[in-house]
Amino acid sequence: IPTAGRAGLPDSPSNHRLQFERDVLAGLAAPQKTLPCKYFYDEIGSKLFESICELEDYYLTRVEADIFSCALDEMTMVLGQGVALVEPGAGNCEKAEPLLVAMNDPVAYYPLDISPEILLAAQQRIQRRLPTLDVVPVIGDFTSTTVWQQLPKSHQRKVLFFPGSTIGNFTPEQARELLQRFAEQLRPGEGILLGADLVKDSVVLERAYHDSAHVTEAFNKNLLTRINNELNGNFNIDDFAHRAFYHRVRQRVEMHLVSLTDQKVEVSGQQFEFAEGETIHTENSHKYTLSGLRTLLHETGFTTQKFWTDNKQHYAIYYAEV
Ligand code: AVI
Repeated sequence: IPTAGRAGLPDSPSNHRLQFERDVLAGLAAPQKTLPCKYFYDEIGSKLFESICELEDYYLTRVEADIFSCALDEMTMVLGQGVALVEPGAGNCEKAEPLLVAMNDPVAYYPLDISPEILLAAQQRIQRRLPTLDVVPVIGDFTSTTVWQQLPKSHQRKVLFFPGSTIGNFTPEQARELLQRFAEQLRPGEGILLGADLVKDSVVLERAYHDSAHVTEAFNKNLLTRINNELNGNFNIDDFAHRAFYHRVRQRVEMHLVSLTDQKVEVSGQQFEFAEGETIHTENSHKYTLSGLRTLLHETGFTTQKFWTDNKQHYAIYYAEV
């Protein structure tokens, strides 16, 4: 997901492949091998992520949904009437749907995502349920500047909807840049509804990213399968292990793929050497404290209006305005 700050190539399938190749080759050539987590989400990866969201161990989705359903009345009151909801990285739009249904006469919904198929299916579903709502899919990468230019210029009052703790997949610096960019899209009085996972016991965190059903392992390893299929790679998937751990100082869960042997791998005609135990860092999932979130919002031009959390304080949803 994190690409904020990079100019990138214009959106087109062949440029997506080029960018993928470029990112993978650069990532595997780095001293700490790394692969950008946004590449998890091909068709299989997106399905695996949906399965992760249903796991008992992956509490984030469940707790966030519980907070939404408990606080829905209060939230819709704070959001106000006649809002245009804009959702960066909307995917199947399943989180926005109950919110839109509960909201007070929303005028429009703009889901932003790189996958047109998923967006169009969601558009039809939501349009059937809310026939008077203007549902306008916007295709593109929300971390690029170009996608925001496709949003219709209007006098509608915008609220950005950024749930799912996606903000956690950005480093704190990238998160600041992204929220600043979000703030630039808003006029005074417009806001953001932001969901974020909170710092907690490391056992709970590590179980969420190393689930007993091994779905997260399949999700992590699918990145190698994707490279094999799309970039002519020859990773032997069984020669890598899934590792996820909480880094207390960095306040994040890191996911890695650990090479189980000394080995050589080829991708797009280039060879990469792995020592036994060497890792590819595939994802960061940053966890926030309530005060850390408030500071992040404040530093990027937002003023917190209200926040909601669960009774264990595992997760928080903030509403903040510029
Ligand atoms: C999308 N994102 C917020 C998820 C997370 O928790 O960081 C992705 C994920 N990675 C492993 N499990 C889920």
